[in-house]
Amino acid sequence: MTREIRRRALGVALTAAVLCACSPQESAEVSIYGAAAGLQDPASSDPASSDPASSDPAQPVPVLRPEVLAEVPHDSSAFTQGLQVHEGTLYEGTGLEGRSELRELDPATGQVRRAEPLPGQLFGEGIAVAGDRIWQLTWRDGVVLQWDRATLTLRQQVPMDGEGWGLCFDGTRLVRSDGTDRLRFHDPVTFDETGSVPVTFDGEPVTQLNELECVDGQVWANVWPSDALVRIDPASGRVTALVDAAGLLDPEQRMNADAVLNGIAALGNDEYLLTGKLWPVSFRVRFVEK
Ligand SMILES: [Ca+2]
Repeated sequence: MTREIRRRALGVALTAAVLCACSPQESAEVSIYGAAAGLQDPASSDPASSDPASSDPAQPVPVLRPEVLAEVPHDSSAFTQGLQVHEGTLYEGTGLEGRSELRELDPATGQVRRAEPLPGQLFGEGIAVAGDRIWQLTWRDGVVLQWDRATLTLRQQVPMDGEGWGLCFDGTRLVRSDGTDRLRFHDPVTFDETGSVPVTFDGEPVTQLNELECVDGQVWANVWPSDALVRIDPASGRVTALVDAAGLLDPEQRMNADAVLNGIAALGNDEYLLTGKLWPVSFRVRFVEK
């Protein structure tokens, strides 16, 4: 696959995502890379092309797909907005007004061990474990919640500018997406904003980055409302890999147009747990060349 075809493939994906943002009813119809699905990529066998550390703009961006290793039950009432495994526990943040929760689950079975509702009508978004804290974004409520990880009790609400979409912790700083083309960085103790970077693919802005996962210095992001994920080098903001996850969920199991892919949690050994809003199943996967 040439660089131009790759650029067009992502363009199809991201254009579809943007177009569908104003028409949620169509979002379930989006088939990312549908136009490019038949393309073969002889160059993709080059290991250098999928080097996670590579952010060289001259390098082709690998197109990956999830290889399913196992299926794990997922609560189909969970409007998944945040997903992270930490020390053997799966943490999940869910959304919607009056239905948002912070949850603790068994990653092997999907069983919900504990769940705490958000106060009032707060609309929960991404979560990130940072030491003994769990930060949980709200969408448009102007606050971020800080929970005590051990007890799942709410410690405080901190004012926050802009919208909250996805969140992850890279060991030093929190990384937040907000619906724009920016990743913002925050102090993990105070949530003070410490900087930001615009996200681009071939120089074009990439917006609507949703649930995030910080792994080995890179940031994985779901692209709402598509079946695509991108891997971003947070130093440059450049997209360094694409994942086409179309077809992961059986269409008959997709409850409605809002039930999009939106959850990625690193499991170690290059394995990930993927799920979506209102999905009845999560998938343990490995990313392989498409
Ligand atoms: Ca995550």
